[in-house]
Amino acid sequence: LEPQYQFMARLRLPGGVLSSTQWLALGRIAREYGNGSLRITSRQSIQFHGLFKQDLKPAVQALDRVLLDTISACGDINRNVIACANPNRSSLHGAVYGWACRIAERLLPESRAYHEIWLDGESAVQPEPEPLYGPTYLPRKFKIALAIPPSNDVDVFAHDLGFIAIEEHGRLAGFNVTVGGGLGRSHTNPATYPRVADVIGFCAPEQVLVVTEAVVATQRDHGNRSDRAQARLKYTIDRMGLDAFVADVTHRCGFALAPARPAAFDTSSDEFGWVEHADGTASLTLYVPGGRIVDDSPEYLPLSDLDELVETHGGELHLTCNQNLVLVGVTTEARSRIEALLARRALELAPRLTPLESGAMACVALPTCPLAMAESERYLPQLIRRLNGLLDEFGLAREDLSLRMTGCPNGCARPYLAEIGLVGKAPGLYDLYLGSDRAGTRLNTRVREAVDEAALVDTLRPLFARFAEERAAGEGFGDFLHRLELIGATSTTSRGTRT
Ligand code: SRM
Ligand code: SF4
Repeated sequence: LEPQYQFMARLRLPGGVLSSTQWLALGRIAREYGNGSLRITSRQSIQFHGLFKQDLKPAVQALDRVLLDTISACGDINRNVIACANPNRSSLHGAVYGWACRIAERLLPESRAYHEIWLDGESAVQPEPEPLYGPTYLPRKFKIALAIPPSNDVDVFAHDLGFIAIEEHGRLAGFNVTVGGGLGRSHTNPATYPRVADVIGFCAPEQVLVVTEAVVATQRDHGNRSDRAQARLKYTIDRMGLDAFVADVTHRCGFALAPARPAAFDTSSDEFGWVEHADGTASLTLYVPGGRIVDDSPEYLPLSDLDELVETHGGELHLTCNQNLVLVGVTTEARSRIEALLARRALELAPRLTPLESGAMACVALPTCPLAMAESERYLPQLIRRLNGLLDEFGLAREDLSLRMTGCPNGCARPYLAEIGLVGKAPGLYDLYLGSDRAGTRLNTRVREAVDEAALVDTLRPLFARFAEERAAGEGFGDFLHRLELIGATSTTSRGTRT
């Protein structure tokens, strides 16, 4: 007898786009092979939990039947490429989504091992060459994001490589390029730190794939392969120096990047509810608590209700990097049926929630994450209720405020880019970080270590009180804390040109 191992599986889903047919198949796979839940991730993908070993292969084969796969969703390789949600919103969004797909395609491994192992494909008889990755792939995971200002819903500064779309005369002129973002750190290794990316220049659309390959190749050749804790691109850049890194990339590209163009972000949240589009269709962004969709918990969105909604819609679905779900391309006729269903099922639309709740994000953590030191996804609803009450005391209940929580310092819900970030240290205890901005362009600062909920509330109460009294018009909580120097200087690396 061998232990009853169970696994997590994650989709590769560039830009987070799914058809209704694919969505319904995911629900069936979760019920038949997993623990009955779907989890929208902070990288616009879906995770299945609780897959027993013997169910992995049939689950992957069922995914393949609806043209989905898990290739490179984990491992020391390029991960799921994320892009500003809702490609249908404008032609610019569509163009940027197209580049996300092309980058994802270009960075797929050549190996057919996935097909051989999971899909009973032909056995590889010769070693398979990997022209870009080589025999040992990358030193560490590699992440790419494409943003469309003023929305920073992808948190572009958190990724190894980023592209910020620049629009001119209604068209995609090109992208500002960012390098060296990454959030993981360790409580016990002071040489690890979160880092926001540097903007290194501008490239035309037709240069995107060349720049991507050059940055990946520089990391492949210069990344630290002897210490995994120092292997991400952010450490390679800090070790080489940004100028030397850019020189290496330029040499590989065969051209220099142009100077970065002006671009500014104002939010990293999703826009909830209905949005009408120029083509006469509409999209509906639904709030998904904790990104989790499951039938048997009052805290989460019921999968069966969502399936009914998706069947009524029949069109495309887009996942967001804030773990929410968008119904896209909804016709006027489908809209009235969807609205009736929403009313009947009382599915949550964000306007009924507080902004704190609809903008909050938690990582998975316990019970499935082996690295978790504290609760996150399961604890977030309770904490939000407490903080909503606290904000209400100061008339701040409708305040747009970003809250993100993780069960360990790896940063999977990007807590270091939230106005209030909580990072698990031990059961019930969190480090408290304050002071990023609403657009996620600045790292926050650790202000308390290992606090419980009571100490957290005690720390926040006087700050909320002063914020309510002394804020400037339109000023966000994080910016306010900075202006009044109520928190220390940013304790973690925050370099580079901000756009
Ligand atoms: Fe993550 C590892 C969940 C986004 C930084 N992450 C893990 C693992 C696989 C734990 C493990 O290695 O055994 C977690 C699985 C938990 C579970 O039970 O499902 C896990 N990470 C997640 C997800 C599901 C969080 C969520 O609640 O949505 C996200 C899946 C994204 C996806 O679809 O691909 C997720 N992880 C992130 C992000 C955010 C991002 O990519 O935008 C980060 C911070 C950004 C970064 O990479 O710097 C992140 N995860 C990590 C790290 C630390 C990496 C580092 O450089 O130190 C680890 C641990 C590791 O790699 O050693 C990790
Ligand atoms: Fe697990 Fe830590 Fe990532 Fe949360 S932040 S999912 S606890 S690895």
